[in-house]
Amino acid sequence: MMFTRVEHQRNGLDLIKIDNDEAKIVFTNYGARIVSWKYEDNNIVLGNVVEADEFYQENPFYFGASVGRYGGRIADGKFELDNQTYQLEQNDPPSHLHGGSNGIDRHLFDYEIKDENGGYIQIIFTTTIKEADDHYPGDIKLKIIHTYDIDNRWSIEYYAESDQTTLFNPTNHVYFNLNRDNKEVDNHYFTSDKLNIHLLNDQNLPEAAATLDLVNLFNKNKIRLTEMFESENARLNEQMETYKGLDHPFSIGDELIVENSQFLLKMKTDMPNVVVFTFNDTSSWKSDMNIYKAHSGFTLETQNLPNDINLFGKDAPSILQKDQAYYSRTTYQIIEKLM
Ligand code: G6D
Repeated sequence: MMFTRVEHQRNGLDLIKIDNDEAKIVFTNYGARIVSWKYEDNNIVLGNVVEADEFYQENPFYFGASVGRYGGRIADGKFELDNQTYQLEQNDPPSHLHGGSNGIDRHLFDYEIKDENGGYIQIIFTTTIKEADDHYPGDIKLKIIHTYDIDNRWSIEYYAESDQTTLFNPTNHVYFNLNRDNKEVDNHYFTSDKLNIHLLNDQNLPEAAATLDLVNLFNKNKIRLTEMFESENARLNEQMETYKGLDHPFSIGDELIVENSQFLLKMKTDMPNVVVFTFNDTSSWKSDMNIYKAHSGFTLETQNLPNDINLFGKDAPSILQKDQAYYSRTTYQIIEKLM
């Protein structure tokens, strides 16, 4: 059986709480984000339910947030589209990051709740991304549907249409930690038929063809994070030393499984890449609410390759044509291992 209830906090922030027999999951209209996901009382995502209205206004790490209109960095905040050059906010100098300071992570979305009588519950979030706010071309009408079902699968669907040809590369910035004691995630294993890591340059930007096939390098398709962090392969080691962990796009197989000794997290997506960030430096947020250590979570930001517009030009997959209907779907399912 599944049921929902809504808690109104300050600043127009609402918490939408969904319960089924094993799990409790909480979303908020502020950034159409996930706030909490408890499975058999074990919270598997980073977030703050109690002080949400204060915590998320200040949190600079995009906890659980929908991110856009463009997830990831754009080099120098600049791109060319249809023979016009655009200069965006360089909010992560010299790059533009995650749609800028007026990105959808900061939007108060409208929402409605659809309860499908026990099978699944949907929260349908809507907002408009305005050219006047982020200086990309065109206004985008955006719908994000978060669905939670009786099989403990969380699905995210994006529907969008723009009144001008523009860029659109949304993602969700949830941080997972499957450890009951919330210890660092270095003990988690990543499994997929393909695990090609895109190497980053000194501005945290992927270079198109520079990838490393980790399944081939480690001669297996199930790799512990510590094996990546401590690899003696010169190219991988240089990346881990520079970034103190992962902050990298991956090309993966049909499914990615992340697991520890108690849980399996199964992720599927129709997007070509997933950025894995292991929360490598948490020191930039000077707040009593920042209780987080490095590697206390990992993201699975499904998206097109960051900076694709400057890598592929008119062939960039994040180009959304005027009036073209955009759709993408990502699912995360939690499964408890039988001990
Ligand atoms: C840092 O480089 C990382 C990003 O990938 C991440 O999304 C952000 O922190 C929260 O800028």
